[in-house]
Amino acid sequence: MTTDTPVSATTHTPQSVIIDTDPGVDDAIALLFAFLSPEIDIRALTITQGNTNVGKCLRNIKQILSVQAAHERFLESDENATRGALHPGSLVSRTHPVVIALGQGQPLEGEAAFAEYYHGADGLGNYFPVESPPDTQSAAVESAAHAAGTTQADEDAAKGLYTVSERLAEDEILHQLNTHPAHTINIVAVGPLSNVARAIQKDPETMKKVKAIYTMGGAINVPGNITPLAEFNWYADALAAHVLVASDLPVYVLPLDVTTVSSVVDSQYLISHALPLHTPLSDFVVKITQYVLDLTERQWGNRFLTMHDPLTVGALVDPSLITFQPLDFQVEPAGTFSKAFCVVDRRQHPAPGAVGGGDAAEPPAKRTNIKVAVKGDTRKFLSLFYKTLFGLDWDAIKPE
Ligand SMILES: [Ca+2]
Repeated sequence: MTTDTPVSATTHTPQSVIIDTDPGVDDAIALLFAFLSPEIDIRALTITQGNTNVGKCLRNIKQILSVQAAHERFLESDENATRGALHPGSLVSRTHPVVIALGQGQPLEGEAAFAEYYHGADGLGNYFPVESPPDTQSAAVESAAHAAGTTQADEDAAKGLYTVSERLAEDEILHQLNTHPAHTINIVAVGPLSNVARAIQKDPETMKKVKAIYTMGGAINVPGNITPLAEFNWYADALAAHVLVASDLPVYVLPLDVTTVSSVVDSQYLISHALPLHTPLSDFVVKITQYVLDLTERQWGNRFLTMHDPLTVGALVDPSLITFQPLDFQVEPAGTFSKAFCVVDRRQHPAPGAVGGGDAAEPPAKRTNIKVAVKGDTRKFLSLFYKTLFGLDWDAIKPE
């Protein structure tokens, strides 16, 4: 144990994580959820292109950290104590800043694909003014923070929460693994897997030091959300998804099959219960989710949020949330119609001469290092979600 191991407010030993992210509305909520979970110790945030480009993602992360700083100040304030302590004793005491590292901003092959149709032109539900430049540093962050009501003190406090690495994201991932004891660092990858795959390609031996990789992506037995077959994160860098799933690393996949079922937040309850709180965090969440809610109402006639990325963080916060099973499959790295399709080996006995096949009486063992979520505990997730972010008791406010 290193001398800078953070002290948790609970008796849990926090899980050390690198979060690889493309914020992103649900990424933003996932990051705040992770920051507020004593079970999670964020060592690094590595930024990948995805919902938007890496410049905007960096700007968004800095704004998210300003909100986190403002929220921490609120939790420690007399006002919170007067209200009855929204999160009594749940803050993690940090002795180290989070390291932020930028990815290359491109998939391993081809052009980047973005999801601004869903997450807004800025990737954050059009939280930032449209004319605000995708600045990688200060001006846009400051103007938007001002618009959001966060103060100079919040921005200063946020600067104490992070340092920006000079390393590229893939190098920072390898650096973190090399400077901590083996099998103590988890990776939670909630965007396209370009950074993770580059780290694997660059130094596969060091990557073996990872404890586990949790990733939101793929569609196994359900339709895709970007093509008939493909989920967005894996489609946006199908070769990277292929590299990870073909590896022998311990990988836990949360595909659309489970995230679209077990992480749905009904906005009626979110808005009616979170809005009156008027905490820095609740104000931010209400604001960044409006664009997505308007979109889901137009497209599906219902205002709802699918919390893919928070559920993925939740899998580490409370392992009983998600049931995983090993699955032997590969990700199609290219393909005219089948890019990023999850090709599951459903054969009981491979045909003679098939790849990896041979004697039908002795079929090769299925790969078991890739585990896929098959079931989520929706009630438990919503309970954790509302409690962690808003201090609310889901069992008391849930619909009948
Ligand atoms: Ca994401």
